[in-house]
Amino acid sequence: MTQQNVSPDTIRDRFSKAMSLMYQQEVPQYRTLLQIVKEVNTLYLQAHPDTFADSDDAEELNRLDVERHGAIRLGKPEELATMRLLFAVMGMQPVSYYDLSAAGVPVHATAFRAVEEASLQYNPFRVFTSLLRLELIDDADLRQKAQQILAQRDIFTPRVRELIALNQKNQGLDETQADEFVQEALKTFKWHSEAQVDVATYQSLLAHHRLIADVVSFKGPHINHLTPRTLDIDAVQKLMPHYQIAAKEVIEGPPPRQVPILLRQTSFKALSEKITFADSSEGLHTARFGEIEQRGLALTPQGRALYDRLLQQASDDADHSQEETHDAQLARCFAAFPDNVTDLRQQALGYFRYRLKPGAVLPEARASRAHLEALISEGIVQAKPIIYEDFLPVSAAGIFQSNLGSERGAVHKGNPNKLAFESALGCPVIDEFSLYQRLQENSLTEIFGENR
Ligand code: OOG
Ligand code: NI
Repeated sequence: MTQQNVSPDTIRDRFSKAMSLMYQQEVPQYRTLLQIVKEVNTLYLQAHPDTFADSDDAEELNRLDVERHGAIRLGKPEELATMRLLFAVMGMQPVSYYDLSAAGVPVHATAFRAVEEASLQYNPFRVFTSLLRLELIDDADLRQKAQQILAQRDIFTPRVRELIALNQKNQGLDETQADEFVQEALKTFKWHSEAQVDVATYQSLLAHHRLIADVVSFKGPHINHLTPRTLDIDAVQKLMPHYQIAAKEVIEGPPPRQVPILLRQTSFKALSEKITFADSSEGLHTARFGEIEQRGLALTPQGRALYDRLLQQASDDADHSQEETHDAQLARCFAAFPDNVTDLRQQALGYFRYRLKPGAVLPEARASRAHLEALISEGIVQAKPIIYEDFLPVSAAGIFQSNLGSERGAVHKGNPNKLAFESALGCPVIDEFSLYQRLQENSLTEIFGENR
């Protein structure tokens, strides 16, 4: 008898839970962070009982409890190609291209994540996956050495490669294979305290950029952080020191607002962990950390352009004046960003999910999109922000730098190469805006049918 295939959503859910357990054991501060986030979310929901009050919000509340994102850094193109197939087993696809070279970090990246609404609702686990760009390093000897070391490693177990092939052949995995896949795939993300290089090599990589040492010195791309989602990031940031957790100085992303937009993130500083080099000497390596995030409205291209402009303005102001605090600068610049749902929607700055108010009936004479505004103002149609599922390159760079130091000199800046990334990946990345646009469209079609 042949067993039925397990759905990719189920495999992703199992994998993200197994990963969280592994990371809690590897990095105990992450476990503490999870507790703080749980506590803060509970308090927030007590104070704001309307947050998930509607019946279909129950799923969203449920979703809050499952893990959100992790990050890995890969060393060579073939690793990225196989990683794409590995994530595909769990229904995760590459969305968006992120160029970190602009901030002096020699990587480019994508986020593997679910793209369908039901899958995101089930478990939105995503992995920010970056690929080292040795071509941005100007020391030719070091570049060659790093390449040689990376050429010798295989970050995937033979069995996970077989299971990936089986998944492609049979368009899925059965129950036994799925469980084995979770265990085998996890091995790629595990921490190795034995470096694959000697101490002298490690030091020369480190001297160039801490990131290069982190990617090249080890047998695999250890998961370097996991990030739960909180409903009140300012509260978690304030609580961290009470639990002896050293928080990053500033929260990345937009300032606090009535209607949260995009993504705000902060992290705790990376741990110094004992490692053994190939020549048996011992040392400390600093790479793994914990992070939290608060997510809000997904912005349209216009909204995003406004966000980028205001963020740039705040950063320029910071370069020119030391008098104002970071928070004050951000708040002043972002005063220009509308902060109520009606303006955000009417100015098409964000994406919304529309639905008939539960129990309401659509008047037949007004069953077209032309009547949308009136229907909303009468409360017959409701508009809810679509939550941002992706990442922000400037924030990501801030997170990288907070944990790796901000050695910037040795890297060629501002040099995106999406085509090279996609050629390593083996397919184009999905445009994030098209996904949000589709969600919004689908919700309108559900109300009005094809009537425009
Ligand atoms: C990834 C940093 C980016 C985020 O949340 O923006 C990131 C890394 O440090 O490898 O995870
Ligand atoms: Ni992160």
